[in-house]
Amino acid sequence: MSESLEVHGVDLDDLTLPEPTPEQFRRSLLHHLQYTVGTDPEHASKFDWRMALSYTIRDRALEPWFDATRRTWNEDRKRVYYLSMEFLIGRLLEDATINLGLRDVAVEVFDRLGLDFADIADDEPDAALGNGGLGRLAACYLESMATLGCPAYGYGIRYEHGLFKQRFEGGRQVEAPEDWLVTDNPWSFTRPESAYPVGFRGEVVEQDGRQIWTPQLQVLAEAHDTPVVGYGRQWANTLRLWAAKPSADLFDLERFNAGDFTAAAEPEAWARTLSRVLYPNDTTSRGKELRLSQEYFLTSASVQDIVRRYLETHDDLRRLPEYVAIQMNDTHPAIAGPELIRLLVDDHGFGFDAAVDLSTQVLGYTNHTLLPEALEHWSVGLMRKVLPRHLQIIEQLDRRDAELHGPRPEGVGLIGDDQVRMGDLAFVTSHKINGVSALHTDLVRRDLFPALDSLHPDRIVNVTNGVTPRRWIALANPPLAQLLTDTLGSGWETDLERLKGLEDHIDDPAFREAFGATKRQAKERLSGWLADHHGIEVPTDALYDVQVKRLHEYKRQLMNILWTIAHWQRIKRDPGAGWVPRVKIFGGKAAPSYVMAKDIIRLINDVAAVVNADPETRDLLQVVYPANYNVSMAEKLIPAADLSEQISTAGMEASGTGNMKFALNGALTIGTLDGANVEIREHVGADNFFLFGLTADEVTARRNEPDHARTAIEKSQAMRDVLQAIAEGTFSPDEPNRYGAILDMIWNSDWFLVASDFDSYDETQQAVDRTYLDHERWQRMALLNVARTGYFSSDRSVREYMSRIWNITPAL
Ligand code: RUG
Repeated sequence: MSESLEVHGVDLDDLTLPEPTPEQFRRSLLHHLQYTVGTDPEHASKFDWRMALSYTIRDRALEPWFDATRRTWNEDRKRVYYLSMEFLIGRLLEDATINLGLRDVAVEVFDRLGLDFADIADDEPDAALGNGGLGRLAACYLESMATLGCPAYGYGIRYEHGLFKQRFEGGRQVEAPEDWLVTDNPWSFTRPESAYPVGFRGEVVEQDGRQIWTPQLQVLAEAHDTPVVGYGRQWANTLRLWAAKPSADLFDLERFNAGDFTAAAEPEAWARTLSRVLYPNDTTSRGKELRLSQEYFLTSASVQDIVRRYLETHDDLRRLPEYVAIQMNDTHPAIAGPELIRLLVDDHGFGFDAAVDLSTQVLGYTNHTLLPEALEHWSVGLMRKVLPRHLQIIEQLDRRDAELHGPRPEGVGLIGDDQVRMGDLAFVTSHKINGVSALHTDLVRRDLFPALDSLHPDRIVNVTNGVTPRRWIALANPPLAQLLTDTLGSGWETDLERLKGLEDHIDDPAFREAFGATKRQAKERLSGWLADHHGIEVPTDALYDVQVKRLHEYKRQLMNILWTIAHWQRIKRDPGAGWVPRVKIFGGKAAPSYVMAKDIIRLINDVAAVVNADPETRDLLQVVYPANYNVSMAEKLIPAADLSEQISTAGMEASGTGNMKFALNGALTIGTLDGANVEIREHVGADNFFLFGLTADEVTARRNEPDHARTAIEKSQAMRDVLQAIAEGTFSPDEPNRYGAILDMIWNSDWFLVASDFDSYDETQQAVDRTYLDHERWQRMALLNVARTGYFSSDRSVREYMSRIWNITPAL
């Protein structure tokens, strides 16, 4: 706590709220219901109660927020700035309630009012400001930074429409706009005083040896701040999201007065477009321009804000690295290097080399992918059109690098094939580049940046991803959280390695039984929710086998559904063979323009329709695909899972973070040696992990074998039976050729090696069944997964970032 402060004759301590008793909490809630929401208990809807509750909780978040901000200023602390195009924060109410230590009191007060806290909290829309693991990682890291007392800002875009809403029509994915901001957002504070101009296009002219950029278009980035409270409410940071607003000069009054109202409004509409949608379709050139403009919008506003904040209390920009660490989450904000260099050179009179050195000391870059299509490239023409001054800086950087390091091998450099390579740009403007799992970092070093790595051997480091146990255990799985507290005492929430203590209890049958009961409860909760919200009935005594993640060929949902067909065919051949009842659960969205991924979704739904209607197998196998997978659905699915499907083609999944959430909730993994699976397996022990498939090196070798898919299929009776059933239209009787493209791909190219890994996957799935029948063995394995995965807490990851990349000491 900071010492007492007086401002305008007000002692700030007088504003401090006391620890609420249930009665005070109730009063505060009813006060907000009446005076903020404007209704009374007699007429309040669920929405009204949720808003009143959010304001009540939010009040309590402000004190740690103000305190942390004051302390950071007073102690002149270094801050971390995490730049990310995605923050998949999901719902905030319950998370904040837990971190502020108010859940018990809130539940009690709602009980007394005859209302259900969980039901009210369930009314909150998900803030879907992200697509998958990358965005959710940013959210976990923000929460961990707040918990550890690392002064930080998350910078992102306040998209009006987050990731699209998915529904199925005839099994096909249909996208509808997401609209989380349609109702009031109680968590965010608008800061109109923090608005920055961001320019685009225009011309650069040289004057007295200086480059002067006059943008043709300018928008305003307006800040919207959300407090992010750490667990134990000792610290809070800010998530600052930028909304695009037209700057006054964009409105063409002359045209308007001449009666051309639509044309007058056009530039204004363009400005607002910048924060309208997450992931505009960028298959067209206009879509590409929009996406690049969005990235620059986020980056420029954030970098201007960072420099402005620094200069409020310092006057020597050369000392910036002592006070500022900027982390680029993937290449999306990689224009941060040129932007900071531009500000230093053009606005603050730095020489080019000094500006580059300074920027490099400040910036860090996290690489999340090796996939060529996800490694951003922008055409030189587009860059010249949208950001002409930045292109000059990139060209100058490229020349400087060539001069410093002599002739470069083919394919190395910031610009090649008329494209600006954003990965290389991020690398050369950062002092540290990190991969997100041990294997991925090795591959980044070996395959992605070998030349840059040999020039700068100290730059690449590994920081294996992590997930926050507050969200993924305390919030998502209260019965397990209670068992952990009963067994280990409190404190595991912030020291997850304490889970190791569970191993001392593993031989106690009563403890194992209690652990089994937590899984049963989670299954009951999930099956109730599936029935209520999706009209899907599932048994609670089956093995829950779950694959939830973005739909992508490398993640191999296809292999999973092909195996499901094989399994169904086997059950039909011998229904009395003592099968383990399974519920196969899928969840995830495909990018709207990704045709093959959408075909796979349709196949899963078609298979579900046939298998679930089959009276011979219905009690033994069910396929379930609830639409619109998002963070709050994950919070229900993951605790209920027995088996976690982490089956990507080895070498292609950078890390995975779902794999960690499942293991921490006692699911066993069936997986390849890919991403963080490798480390999870090392931690839990090979005996407690269902491993299958080719290794990353074997994958590379296999791809070079001609006809590898055909050869694998010809060797596998199971695979042939499955492909034949699909080809005969078993799952699409009205259109037997519906899956022609999938079949053609599998037989003739199979880049993702579904055929090559199928038999190994099949054998391992059969081992899963045998193990599940041995109840005690399964329980022990599941318990060891929980006990040994404390390493995968995002607190550990953030500590590593603090010491190895940001060079920052936390305030707590
Ligand atoms: O696909 C990766 C995941 O393997 C990883 O766990 C996650 C967080 O590091 O990032 C995902 N990712 C990568 N999301 N987008 C990209 C490429 O831009």
